[in-house]
Amino acid sequence: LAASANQGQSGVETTAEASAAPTVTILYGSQTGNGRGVAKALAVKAQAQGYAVNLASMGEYNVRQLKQETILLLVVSTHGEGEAPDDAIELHKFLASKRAPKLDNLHYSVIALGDSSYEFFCQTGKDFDTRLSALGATSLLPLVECDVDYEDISQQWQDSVVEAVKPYIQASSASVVSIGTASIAGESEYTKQNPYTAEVLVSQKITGRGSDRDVRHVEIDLGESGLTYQVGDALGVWFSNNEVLVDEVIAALGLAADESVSVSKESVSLKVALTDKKELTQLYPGLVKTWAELSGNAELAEICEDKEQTRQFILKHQLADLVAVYPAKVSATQLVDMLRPLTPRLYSIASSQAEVEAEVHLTVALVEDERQGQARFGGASHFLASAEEGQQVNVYVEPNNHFRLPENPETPVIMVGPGTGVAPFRAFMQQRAVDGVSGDSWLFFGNPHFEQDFLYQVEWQQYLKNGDLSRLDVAFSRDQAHKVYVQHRIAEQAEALWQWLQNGAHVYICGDAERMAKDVHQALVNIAVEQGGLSADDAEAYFETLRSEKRYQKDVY
Ligand code: 2AM
Repeated sequence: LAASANQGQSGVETTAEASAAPTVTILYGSQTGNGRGVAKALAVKAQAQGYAVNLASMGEYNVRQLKQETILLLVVSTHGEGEAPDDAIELHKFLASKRAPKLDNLHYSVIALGDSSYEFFCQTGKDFDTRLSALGATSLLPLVECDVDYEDISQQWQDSVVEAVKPYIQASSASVVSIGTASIAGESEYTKQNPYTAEVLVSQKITGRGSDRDVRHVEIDLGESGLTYQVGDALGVWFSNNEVLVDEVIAALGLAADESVSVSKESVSLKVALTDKKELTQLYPGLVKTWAELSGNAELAEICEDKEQTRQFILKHQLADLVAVYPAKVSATQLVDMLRPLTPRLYSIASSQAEVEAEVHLTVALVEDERQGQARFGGASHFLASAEEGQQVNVYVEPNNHFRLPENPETPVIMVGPGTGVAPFRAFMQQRAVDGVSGDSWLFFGNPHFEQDFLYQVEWQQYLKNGDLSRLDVAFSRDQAHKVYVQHRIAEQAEALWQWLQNGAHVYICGDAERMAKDVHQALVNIAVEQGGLSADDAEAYFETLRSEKRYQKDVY
């Protein structure tokens, strides 16, 4: 691919003049793929203008190249407490460090993606904007901050920024094809906006009777789609909201299901809008606020005053709860306009095509709760859990280059995956077993109870028996009086684990980001302190180095 960068599209060598046209470098830092999608769409628009485009993940970008850039367009999201996505960490740090160069010749624009229910909304994007400006770069447009419904604003930004760079490019007819261009064209025709309609083959409960959790093993047939994925990738799943839920909301508001409403300039019935077009199972701060006003409820209004309280409220409620507990009068149009568009959910893929070919497997925890005597479910997980054989489901593959098996099959791998976090490790093991990989592998798994919640137990035992899996340590948190978690098992194995790290092992963590991944990280740092004799700071730096060497990878949510 790199070779094509030196040739025009016709295969004719570009002249010195043509290749002197400045390249528009578009970098994205994105955990869920939204940022990547925006960056790709921008790259396509910029190319359509004849610009030379270099599109890359921030994680793949060589920071030393920054000095040479003249036009830099950044798309970056923010996670949790204002954290940068994995692939953005290095560039983010570099720009804040003393090593960062003067960037007087650079023109840039940043679009920040975020979630306004978090305190540090769009923080990473803000940081990039501030740092680039402080380093002497000239901003082409004011920083654009987008909330969860980013699609319209991001399209406006793409159009504006393509215009804004124009004066700085002598639009040259011999456009220089860059490495990034090839990767835009080379991807699957099925995308988030244009998913493949697949069929569910199996949706089977794999937690036992009496378990506190309802976890499903879901198999989906990719048929003749030609869709391919690598182990570590995620599957984007579009879903319909449950009919019972839709009917409940419509009835509780005294509306008519067949009333016509407009969604993205299309006229549909209220029932269709709430089933297939709008987010019903996830609230957002603006909606709670609007509802507080509509219902005139003082308690709700007070919650809205505080970001953290609002965030907690949103985690435990959905629209149907608002409707039931804080009665308000709204018209069908008002309702549809205040709801966000339905968005697909990403699931870490639990299979390898080396093993399952045109299938894709998922491990799905049914999100369920009971409120005011009503069962409440998560949108996508309920859709998948209730799917009968043959149920159609719209899917696409979301690549995740930050969760990849080592290139060298001899390299040992340590996999930490409690709960449904075990999904990608099933994929890893399938891949390694088919490849006949000889490197050591070690799985840490945890869940509440051995009896009911040992996901894929038979498969792990088979892998152990075959020697495909070298070690398995399990933490069943509720099988004894005190909690036992994966990080406790990790701590117990400090010596062996440190030895594995010394032997070059890669460490993978998948699952809960809020607590588990942090606690596991701490347990690993402690091992580096105790076994490696490092100071706490040096132990952090050690894992930071592993991370930058792609030996410490996380897929957490
Ligand atoms: P618990 O629900 O019994 O507290 C998968 O969800 C498993 O992860 C469960 O056994 C759960 O235990 C456990 N878990 C909960 N909090 C955790 C944490 N901070 N670190 C690791 N595992 C955790």
